[in-house]
Amino acid sequence: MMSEKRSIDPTALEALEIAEELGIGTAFSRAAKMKACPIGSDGLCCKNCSMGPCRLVKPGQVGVCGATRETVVARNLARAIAGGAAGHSDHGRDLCYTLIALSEGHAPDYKVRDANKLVRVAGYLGVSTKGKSIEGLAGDVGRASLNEFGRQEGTIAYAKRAPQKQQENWQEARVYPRAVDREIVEIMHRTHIGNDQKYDHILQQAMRAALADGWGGSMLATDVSDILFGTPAAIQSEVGMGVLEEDQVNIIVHGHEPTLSEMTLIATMDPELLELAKSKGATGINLAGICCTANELLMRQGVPIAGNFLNQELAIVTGAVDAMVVDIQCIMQALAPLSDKYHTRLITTSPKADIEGRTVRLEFEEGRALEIAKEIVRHGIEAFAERKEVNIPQLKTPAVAGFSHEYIRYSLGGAYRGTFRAFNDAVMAGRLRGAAAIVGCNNPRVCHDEGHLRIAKELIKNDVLVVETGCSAIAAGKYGLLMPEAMAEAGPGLREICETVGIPPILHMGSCVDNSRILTMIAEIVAEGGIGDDASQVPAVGLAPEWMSEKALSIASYVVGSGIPVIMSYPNIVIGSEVVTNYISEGWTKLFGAGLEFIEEWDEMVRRTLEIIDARREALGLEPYDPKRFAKSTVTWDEMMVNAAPVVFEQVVSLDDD
Ligand code: XCC
Ligand code: SF4
Repeated sequence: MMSEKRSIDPTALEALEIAEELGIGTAFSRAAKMKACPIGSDGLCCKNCSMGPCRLVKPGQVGVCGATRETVVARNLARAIAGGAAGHSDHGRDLCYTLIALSEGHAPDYKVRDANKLVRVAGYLGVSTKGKSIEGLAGDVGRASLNEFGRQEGTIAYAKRAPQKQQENWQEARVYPRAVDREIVEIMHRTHIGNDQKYDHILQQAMRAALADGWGGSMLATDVSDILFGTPAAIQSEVGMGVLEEDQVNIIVHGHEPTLSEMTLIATMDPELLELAKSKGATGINLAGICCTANELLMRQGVPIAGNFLNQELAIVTGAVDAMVVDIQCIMQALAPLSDKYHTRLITTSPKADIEGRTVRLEFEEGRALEIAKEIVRHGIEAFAERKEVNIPQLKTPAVAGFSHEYIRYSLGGAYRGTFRAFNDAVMAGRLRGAAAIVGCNNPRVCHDEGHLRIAKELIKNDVLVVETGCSAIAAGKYGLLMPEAMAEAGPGLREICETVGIPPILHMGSCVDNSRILTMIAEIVAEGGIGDDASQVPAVGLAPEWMSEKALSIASYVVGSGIPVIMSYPNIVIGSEVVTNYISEGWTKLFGAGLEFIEEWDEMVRRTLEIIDARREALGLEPYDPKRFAKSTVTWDEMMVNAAPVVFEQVVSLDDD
């Protein structure tokens, strides 16, 4: 059930109250004032040419060109997937450029932080390592990665990392991804007026582009980020607006890219800048994040997170944000007029994203990254001196993040025998019922964070191991679910595993491009054997309870194409066509062994998730899930801390698994 409340985040509610007192609009108030367009939200508005826009509101109605509801709904979904796949992938491309610049000596502030991963990625891409320096190899890997975006022949090299059966499905359904850019361009071409008109044929290309995102652009973004900034390992930090410090210069990094924000972190530790901050009356410089830039920095450096998508305006309303640095994606345009009302410097940094208004423009250049980062910090310090009233909601929660698939494997099996065997065995024994990935955004049309929290809690209670990314993972962090203590809320079987291994029942796996880590994890679980010869047999489900971005649609599609069913919440953007609705659920299930469903009620999403998991267990011939079999644990938290493996490792933990 969705509630009428706007948010369950007390810090958001507190800041919202202040905003209202001051007459300041936010996404919450704007969403309340502006109803979603009922035609567009059903997927029934076509504006692909200027004979329209055509609104197909009556049954049987067609557009000026004759396009049917099926065609229009499918085309709109396909174009949204193109937008999402482009966002993730273009982010990946830029990281490849940074890797190349580093190798050529044009990016002196960057270095290869995970050489093991560089070598592994070279292997995936067929790049020889023989006799090469780290920099030389970085350049070759960077160029080979770039080639995956624009290759004119063949297929995406990384797609071979998928389980064999999934690859066969893709061949058969003719969706084996070729090049990232090509698939996105082909969607735009096919959906142009008077071109591809058969809904299933359009959606075939949509799936191919989504797979090119998941097993191409996003996976490369994740891998190259790990090469440049280190592969995440468990690390503790804090989440919530209370991470803002009243007596320090607060700099928020917001968006999706780690490239400049990693440098900004270094700049906040610069002795000269710290001195300057002190001269202005600050006791230090505090860096915190919002959205996926935050997730990137949390996963690798333990930088605290101020909030997720719907916290971005509210952070400024506290009056304590001296600089908000934005790069790409999920940055509300409303931030510019809002920060203008405060002392906050809104600093835009991406060559691809600028915002109208009184903003500071510091365009990122690889060759001057640290210099630009220092400039950013200087702006923050300057603004600190102009602060007026400050109202920081005093709530922050400890959280453990950093669960890359490498680290999960390591924590399950140790440094030398890291495997997913323990996970598979637990599912086979019924100690774990299955796994779920909860991902995606916030959407002011549903209660902020409620879906993420409610579904996560219900699933762990039912012995489903949960992994999370994006704004969903941030939500989990706010409410304490990323701490091992949260195992108290888990079912008996899951709790036992958390106790033994010393992990929380919900694992933060990273940013939105890091959903590719989930794909890799699934592939490794399949390779381990015992719970399915392919991903479409593994008792696992993906969920996006509060989604809003086009990227969420691309993610959902590639996860489905990879054999894992996905349930998305409100809004159902294919509801305008029953034929398309059935096709992406049942039709895709025939092709890929998994379907995409839209279910509005959160409790119903949980019920359906468990139903799918149980059906998959049954098909595997596993015993029905019975929580009573493992209800023995009486270990207290203190005993556990003495006995269990340590949870938090130093950043330097070796992930050497080659
Ligand atoms: Fe954006 Fe990644 Fe969505 Fe959050 S979860 S609102 S896309 S920041 Ni990707
Ligand atoms: Fe209308 Fe067809 Fe043009 Fe779409 S493509 S706007 S349905 S005429």
